[in-house]
Amino acid sequence: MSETRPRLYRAITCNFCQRAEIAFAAKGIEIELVDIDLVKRPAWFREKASGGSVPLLEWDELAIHPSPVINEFVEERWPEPPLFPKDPGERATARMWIEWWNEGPCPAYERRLMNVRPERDEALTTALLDQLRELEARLADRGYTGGYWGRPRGDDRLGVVDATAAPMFVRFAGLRHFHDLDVPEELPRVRAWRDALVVDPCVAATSPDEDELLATYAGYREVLAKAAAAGIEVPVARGD
Ligand SMILES: N[C@@H](CCC(=O)N[C@@H](CS)C(=O)NCC(=O)O)C(=O)O
Repeated sequence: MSETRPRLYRAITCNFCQRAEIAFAAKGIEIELVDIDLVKRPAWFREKASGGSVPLLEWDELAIHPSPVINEFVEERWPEPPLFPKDPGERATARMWIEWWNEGPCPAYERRLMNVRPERDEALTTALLDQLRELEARLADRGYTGGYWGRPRGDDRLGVVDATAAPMFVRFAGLRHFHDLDVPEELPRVRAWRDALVVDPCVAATSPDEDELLATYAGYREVLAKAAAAGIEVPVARGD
C-alpha cells in the first residue's frame, strides 16, 4: 500500500462524514476532501463503490464505506493515538453504542431536522426527545458526569464513540435554527457530553461554518418541501 493522501468524499451537512474527518484529525493524518452535492449528486459519483452515498473513503486501491467501517479502518491502519478502548469489553461496548447511535438518536435527529410537513412535527419531536432521554439514561448507567465518553473508565480523551456522536451535536445548529429545538435542560449528562464534544479541537477543526451549513440545509429543505407539495415521500434517514 502506498502512502498517498486518503481521499474522503463528503457533504458538510452529513454527520456520518464528519465522523471520519474527526478520526483522521485525531490521528494527525491529512486527507483530501471532495464535496458532493447531495441534491445534484454527480453521475460519476453514483458509479463509485458506495453507489452515491457519502462518506466514501478512497485510499490506494481501496474504497471503503460506510462510516463505522471507515473509522475501524482508520484505527487499524493508523493505530496511534488509539480511538478505540484498549479493554475488549469496552471495545465491544463502544461498538454497541455506535450501533445504537445509528439506529436511535441519529435517524431521529435527521427526521426531525429535515421534516417539512408541520403535521408531523410533534411526533418527530417526541421521537427525538425519547432518544435523548434514553441517551441520558445510558450515560447515567455508565457513571458519566462530564468530559468524553471514556471518562468513567479512566480514558478522558476523544474516542470513537465521541467521534460518532459529536457530528450530530454540531448539527443541532439546524434544529435550533429551523425548529427552535435544543437538548433540554433536564438532560444534564447529554448537555455535558455535547458541551465537551463541540469544543474538542478535532471536532471544532472539522466542523462546517454554521452559516454555510444552515444555508445548505435550507436548500435541501426547499427541495423536500417541493417534493412534499407534489405528494412525493423522500427518505431522509435510515429505515425510511
Ligand atoms: N450508514 C451510512 C449512512 C450514510 C448516509 O446516509 N449518507 C447520506 C448523506 S448524510 C447519503 O449519502 N444518502 C444517500 C444515499 O445513501 O444514497 C454511513 O454510516 O456511512
